[in-house]
This record gives sequence, structure tokens and C-alpha cells, in this order.
Amino acid sequence: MVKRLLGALVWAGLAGLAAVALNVAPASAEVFGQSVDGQLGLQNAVTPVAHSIHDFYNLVTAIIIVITLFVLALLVYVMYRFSESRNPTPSRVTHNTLIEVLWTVLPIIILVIIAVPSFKLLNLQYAYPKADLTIKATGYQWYWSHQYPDQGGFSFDSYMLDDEDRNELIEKGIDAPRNLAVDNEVVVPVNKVVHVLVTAEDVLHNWTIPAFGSKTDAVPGRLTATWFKAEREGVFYGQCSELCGINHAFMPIAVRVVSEETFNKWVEARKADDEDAANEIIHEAALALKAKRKVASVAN
Ligand SMILES: [Cu+2]
Repeated sequence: MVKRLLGALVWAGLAGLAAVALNVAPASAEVFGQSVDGQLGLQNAVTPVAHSIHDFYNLVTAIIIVITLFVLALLVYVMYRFSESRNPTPSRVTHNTLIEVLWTVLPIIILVIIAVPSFKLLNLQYAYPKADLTIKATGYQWYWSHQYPDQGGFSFDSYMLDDEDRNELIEKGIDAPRNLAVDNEVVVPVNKVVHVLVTAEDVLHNWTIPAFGSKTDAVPGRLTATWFKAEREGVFYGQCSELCGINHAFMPIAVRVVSEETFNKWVEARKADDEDAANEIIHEAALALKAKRKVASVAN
């Protein structure tokens, strides 16, 4: 009996691993910072926190699949083996010490296996390593305002682009995805620790970038925070993730990760209050990145 149980457990485990391998296949090796058609699993990770979230997600998914298949196998076996025709006289046994110990101890072990990496991840998310750059994000109905307090305190609003403005960019060769592209992107340097202080002026909003593993409620009258250290250049999109009214779906967040040199140039333009120059620097960075990707994909 115990041998059979173990056998079922091993099969469930193998099936679980296969399912996880299929499920977490990246959406596309090329696409970062947004979801793609037919995507399975999560958006590609670009920060230490996002990598840890993916590892934890894979672990928990594997455990869920193993348990589900194991219970399914037991149910099917019981329905077959102990049906009325195959087992007309039911057993009157009510206790089995070994099984009772197993179904108490095994779930405890599984919970500990989940709890250890879970608390480690929680700790990482709230570790806040020393900041190289601090940004303040304020949610409004229905746009975001971003401020750079340690770069002279300049600030700007980020509104979603309508189709007309998007097409203008697309004609210049710059990607501007629908419902994600904004007029003024948040710009940060690559491989630097960025703290984002988050708040709201009217109702609850939520500052979210899935590829960074960042998701923080923006609460009026309070300051919450998230941090990230982006490992690659590119543009990473997110959307307000706290239902905030009629245009909740239309207040996206775009974070452009650039080289330190480009970042400094952009900061100078922003400090000089020259929005056009700042956005020109962003557009150049976008085109350069696209050219680099094209060369890389041809080389592959
Ligand atoms: Cu909102």
C-alpha cells in the first residue's frame, strides 16, 4: 500500500516537473518589459527581486502540480478499487497510525519548504540596499507624476499616449505600444539601485512594473516604497494596479533604463526644464537600443 502511494507520488512529481518546464518557458527571449501575444508564464525578469519571484513561483507551481496530481491519482484509484462491485464488503478499519503520521508530517514539511524561500523573498523585497537614485511617484486620477528629489527636484507628469501621438513615434521608428507608451518616461541608469517612493493625491493607485518585480500601493497621505536594480537597458512598462476610477486602465508607467552617460545627459536637460531635449535623448536611446537588438538577432 505505502509502496503504491510512493509510486503515485513519484509519477505525480515527474508530471509536475514537465508541466512546470512547459509553463515557465519565457514568453519570448527577445521581448522584455511587456507581455506578448500567446504568452505563458511571467514577463522576463530584469532585477534580482524579479528573478527571485520567478524562482519562488516555479517552486510553488511545481509543488501545487505534484499535490494535485497525487490527490487525483488517489481519487481515481479509490473509485476503481473500492467500487461497490469490486469491493462489496467495506473494511471497518478506522485507524492507521503510519498513514495518520504521514498526512500530518508531510504537509508540515511542504509548508516549511514553501515558507523558507517565501520569507527570504519578502526580506529581499524590503531590504532597500543603499540607493544610488531616489524617485518619487505620485498617482493621480488618471496619470502619474514623477519627481527626482536628489537630482535637483525636477518633476514631470506621465500621460498615456493616444493613437495619434503613438503613430508619430512609430513613424520615426520608435516602438510605442498601445495603452502602455507614455509622453514622459521615467529614466533610470542601468545596474544602479533605485528607490521609488510612492504616494497618491486622490485615491488609491498602484505603481507596478512586472519585469522589476515592483508593485506598491500608492496611498493618499502615506509614503510607501519599492526598489529595483535593472540589469539591462530597455523600456519596461507597467500599469496602475489598484482600481482607481474610470481611466484606471489608461495610466501606464514606462521606465526607460539607459547607460549612466545617457542618464546624466537626460538629467541635465530636465534640470534646464527642456522637455523636448529630454525626450529627444530618450528617442535617441530608443533607436540605438532597437538597432543593437536588430544586430544581435541577425547575428543569432
Ligand atoms: Cu490608478
